[in-house]
Amino acid sequence: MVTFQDAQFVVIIGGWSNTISALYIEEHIYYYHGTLLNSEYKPYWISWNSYEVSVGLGSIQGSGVILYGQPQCPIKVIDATFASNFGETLDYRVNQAVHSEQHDTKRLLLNDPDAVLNRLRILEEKFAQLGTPTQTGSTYIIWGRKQCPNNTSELVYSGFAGGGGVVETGAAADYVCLTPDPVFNKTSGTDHGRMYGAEYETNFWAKDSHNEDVPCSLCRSSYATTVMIPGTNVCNNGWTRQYYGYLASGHHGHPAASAFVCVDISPEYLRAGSRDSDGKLFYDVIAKCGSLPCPPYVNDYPLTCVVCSK
Ligand SMILES: [Ca+2]
Ligand SMILES: [Ca+2]
Repeated sequence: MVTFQDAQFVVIIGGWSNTISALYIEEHIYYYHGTLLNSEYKPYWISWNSYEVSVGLGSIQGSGVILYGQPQCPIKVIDATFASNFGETLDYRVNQAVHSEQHDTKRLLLNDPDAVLNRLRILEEKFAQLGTPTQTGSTYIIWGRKQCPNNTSELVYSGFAGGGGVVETGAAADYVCLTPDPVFNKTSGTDHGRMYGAEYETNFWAKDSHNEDVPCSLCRSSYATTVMIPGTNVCNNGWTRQYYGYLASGHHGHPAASAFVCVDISPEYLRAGSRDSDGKLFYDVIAKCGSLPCPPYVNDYPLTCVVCSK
């Protein structure tokens, strides 16, 4: 079957089990009754102008006409498509080049310079619509640092770690990295939800880290994927380590729920934050054997952590 773009006309050779061939133009159908296809390649020609379409047997245009039709509207051929229907395999040659179409696939035959230009124009329009290509990337928060790791990511902002109060039973569980540049609209609220700052609540993190306030930074990596892996400080082959350190969470005895985050191995403090104010707290996390397999884990060892990108 030969169809022309926008279905201005369609030629079917050897349709209806090789008994009928047809030319469709607009709502008209012109038939040729007889067997046309066999196991050999046979030449056909198709000829058209604005007001008529002819299809013939053989290599000489104008002779051996089997189908002829006249459209009501002037036709303009932009391109041509070869296709098979009903899952049949169609083998054909164009200028002695052998092609094969299977399972209703279609092949564009660019036989007209206008067709190439038209396709190019469509592509250019589509590219223009796409705009700037989307860049891949991913973000992560580095806990305990005021900047992002050198050479592996860019700083989005450096801010303050925060969260719900650890002694409040309905506190939000997660740690958040608050912007250093808050913007407020209203000047009063209902005091149900609360946001506190955060402290390292032990000297586990560093000498005299207890009660120091915790910085954090939002970093953007050019890698598409970034993950935090608890329990190790190395990345798999092919992954880039952003930072590593020790796993942190809230205190198991506190009423508030918490979450696990990865604190950098070299934690920094917010300026003038050594006063004991509590709020959201960072504690080290130790392994507890049982349902946690030991080995490889070791009871009461603090868990490391790593953030890796790929
Ligand atoms: Ca403090
Ligand atoms: Ca404290």
